[in-house]
Amino acid sequence: MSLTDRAASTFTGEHGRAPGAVWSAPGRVNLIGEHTDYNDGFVLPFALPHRTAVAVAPRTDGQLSIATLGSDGELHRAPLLSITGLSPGQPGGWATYPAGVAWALRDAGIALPGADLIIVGDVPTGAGLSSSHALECAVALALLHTADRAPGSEGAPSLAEIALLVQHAENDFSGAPTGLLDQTASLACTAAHALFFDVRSGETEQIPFDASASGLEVLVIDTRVKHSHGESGYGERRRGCERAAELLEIKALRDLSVEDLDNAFAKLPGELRPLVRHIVTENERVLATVDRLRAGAIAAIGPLLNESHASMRDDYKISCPELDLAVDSALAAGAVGARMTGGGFGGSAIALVRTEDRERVERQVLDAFAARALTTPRLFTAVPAAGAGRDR
Ligand code: GAF
Repeated sequence: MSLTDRAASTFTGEHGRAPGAVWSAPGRVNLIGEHTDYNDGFVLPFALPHRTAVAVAPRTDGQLSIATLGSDGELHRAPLLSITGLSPGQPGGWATYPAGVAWALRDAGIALPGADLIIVGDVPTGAGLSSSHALECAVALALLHTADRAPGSEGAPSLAEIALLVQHAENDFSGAPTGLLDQTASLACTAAHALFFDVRSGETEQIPFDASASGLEVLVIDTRVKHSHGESGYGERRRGCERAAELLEIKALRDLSVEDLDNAFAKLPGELRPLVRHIVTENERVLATVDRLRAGAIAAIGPLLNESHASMRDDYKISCPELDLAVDSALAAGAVGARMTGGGFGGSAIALVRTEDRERVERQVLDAFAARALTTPRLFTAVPAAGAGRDR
């Protein structure tokens, strides 16, 4: 049964009536452009086929009833929440994410009548594949639906505005100081394309990305090392970048190019220099990747992926032994390029591999983890899928 059907039938079982709609939103991998989003820079994600679906019907009492179908097949119910009574950090656990979205919409003056929500998803959690944003974006669309403000209706916020609302929820309710990459990817990606997003200007461009037409595949290697942006060094990196921009008297690190680095370094304390070098070189790598993809030269992005990983490992220091092992073992087995993807400190790597090499790469990655007695990673090929939308 599809996610949509599971969400709808679970809703009917729980509430004794059919949902008014089912909305869903995908997770993502970021092809390149890591930690550049909160530096006003460039990113290049694509949507995964893994999604979160939310079956929804409005209520009239201003309450939110939220339940999620766990991987154990059990329905986990959050306590009934009053939308006007929502405050940051509550109710804790998974329900903080949907509650935060309702709070952010309310904060933006969108009148919500209350809602019954049933959530069903298959985006791996804690894997750096943006499961929390898939959940938040799907909930945002479902709640907008209850307010007659969903995309397609009159007075609906734009996708960029919805992304900002979800970021507000994430930053100010859930307490994760994340940028705009994941929400924008989840909302605006399209099938068979990567999304080139200039965070400063807000401009997006769909870049055709059909790896299989070039005999290639993007292999996702989920190391199963769980990460969390709330507690990890994510906020510390972000503050370091903002401090560097302040000392350099620029709006954001986006304003620097590689040629500016020597001058910039002279004005910065030693510990901030590698952070700045990562952001500046990463932005250039995104632009070079987009150029190569526009020219249809997918295999030519391999070296850029490798440089990106080295920069995150050595300069930004957000990799971990398991991510390095995933990248190194994939490259040793013949991958064309590989890098960690997402916020880091665990989660997933991606490897661009020739289709005929995929099985060998998979086997050698699994062998490398087994030889070190590490948890077996989860591997799958990712094909760019559709962004968020109404399923029924
Ligand atoms: C996480 C964050 F949510 C994004 O905003 C982005 O900074 C990413 O890490 C790193 O590129 O996914």
